[in-house]
Amino acid sequence: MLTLLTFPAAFGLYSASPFCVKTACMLQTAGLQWRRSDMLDPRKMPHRKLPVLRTPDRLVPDSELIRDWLESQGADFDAGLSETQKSQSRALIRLAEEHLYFHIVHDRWTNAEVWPILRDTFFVEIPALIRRPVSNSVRKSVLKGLDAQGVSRFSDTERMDRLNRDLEAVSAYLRQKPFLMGEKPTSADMSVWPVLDAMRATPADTPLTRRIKNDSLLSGYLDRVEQAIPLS
Ligand SMILES: N[C@@H](CCC(=O)N[C@@H](CS)C(=O)NCC(=O)O)C(=O)O
Repeated sequence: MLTLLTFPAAFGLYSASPFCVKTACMLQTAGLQWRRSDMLDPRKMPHRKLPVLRTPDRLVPDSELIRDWLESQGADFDAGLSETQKSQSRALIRLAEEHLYFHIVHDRWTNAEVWPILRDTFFVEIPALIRRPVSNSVRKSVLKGLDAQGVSRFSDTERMDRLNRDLEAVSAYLRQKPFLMGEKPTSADMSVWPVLDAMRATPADTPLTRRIKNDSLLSGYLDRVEQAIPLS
């Protein structure tokens, strides 16, 4: 039996981490026997991050390496796609995971309204007495990471403009078809959907949550993938 080591469910999502949701989607689609095991502290994991897949032989870290492992077992998430579609899919995955994702991190960790909810969700295992200092120190390092990545250096307007350009690019794929590459979900949906769904689910009314909720094309798409890949 395969075990997905994942961050727990939060904000109505299968997991607070879009990478964990992506991996659950891949496991579900691959049709293998698997179960979830929740953890909040990934420091002992190979990359000190989640998701990680426990296979009979080893721990496989990183959603992309997990994809490779699943494909080595016979999974094909892009069956029937042309080489061009596979290249477009690769670009969409990077767009979601290496750019859109950081807008979620920014929205979650910098917003004063979201922070108390985040603190009591992500740090629930930390005894109440030391929860504030521990969580404040982690928050400081996340904010440092956002500064290094660069997303927090833009003004709100500039950041939204960058986000909108990417969302327009994603939307262009969805005007004529239900999923990014056609009639059924493929690997691109398994990366883009969890990121946009997490953007919509941030537990406060923010410009990002509004941007997705008020966009009927994108909202309809998110609901469609959720129905197409049911995660229990
Ligand atoms: N490239 C990794 C990214 C995974 C990732 O960034 N996971 C985050 C949660 S969304 C994490 O574990 N963060 C904990 C940390 O950095 O301490 C993948 O595709 O799995």
